[in-house]
Amino acid sequence: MNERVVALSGGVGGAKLVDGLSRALPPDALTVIVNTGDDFEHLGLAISPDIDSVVYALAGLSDPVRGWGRRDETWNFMAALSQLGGPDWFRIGDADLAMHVERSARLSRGESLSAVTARICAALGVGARVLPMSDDRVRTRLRTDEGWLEFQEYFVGRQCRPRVSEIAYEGASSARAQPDVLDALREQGLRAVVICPSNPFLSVEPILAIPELRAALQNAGAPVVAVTPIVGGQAIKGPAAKMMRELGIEVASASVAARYAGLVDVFVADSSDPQPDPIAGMRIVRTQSVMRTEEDRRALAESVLAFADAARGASG
Ligand code: FO1
Repeated sequence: MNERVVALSGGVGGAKLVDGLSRALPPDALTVIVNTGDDFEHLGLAISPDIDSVVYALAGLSDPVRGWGRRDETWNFMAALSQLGGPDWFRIGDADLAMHVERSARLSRGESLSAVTARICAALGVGARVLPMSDDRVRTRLRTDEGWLEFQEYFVGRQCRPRVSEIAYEGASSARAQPDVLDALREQGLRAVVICPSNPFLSVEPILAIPELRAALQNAGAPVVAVTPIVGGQAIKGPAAKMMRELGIEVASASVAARYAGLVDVFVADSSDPQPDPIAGMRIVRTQSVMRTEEDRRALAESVLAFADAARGASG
């Protein structure tokens, strides 16, 4: 077994555990598969929020409070844009703007999203490999009591207020997994695949909605460990709990575990939660899953890797 670990991540919670894993592993041991269903075009710019949350976290540039965008940000661009009557509902900091401009320029020259991401990681000194789940277009859309909404319109524009009745991952069923993603999941001697504590509906399931990616995960040569995004009936951040209520799903880590049945070898619930009911083929363990400090992030990463090693040992 080598040290290579693959993490599936989206959103702010996912980026935190990715940061923890990067502190618990040699930099080049980590590959992160990132959700791109939140991507959108805005002001003529191609914006990939979940890629940026992961890249900024790994580069030590992310804003510790927001969890998105860059730390020590200034907002002159937004002030000037607002003065011109431009849309100021989606806030882009001055340094963050450079990321979107550079990515858009490279994409318009025909570079793939994965090639652009690799160049940005190299420029920022990020040792881990950050891969979009696909270089094809996939967009999360939500059916709400205000009609179908694009993801950022729902999440930022409407602050997650509309009631959700259906979620669609437009393009996922025909999207090809980014080729390096498949190689990473098929690698012999892989130590673990980690599904980060991201919103299952908005950050994890868009990734799993890509057929060949889901198949590669099911056949991965390493234990798959998922961390709950729900603690004590609440989501740590974001609309996961509200969505579960609106979709008629009990707001509990057990509900998330049930959604991962058949995909995950170990499910990590929070130590404050009751032991979820057993699920066939899935070991359910508990640990402190809430990450408030950098030490919490590293500790959770170490626990997750230990659970994976134990599961490998159990399966021989
Ligand atoms: N989230 C907000 O709630 N408000 C914003 O104005 C906002 C701007 C923004 C700019 C760049 C970026 O990469 C992310 C941004 N986000 C903002 C977060 C983003 O909507 C979410 O991180 C993901 O899409 C969901 O995980």
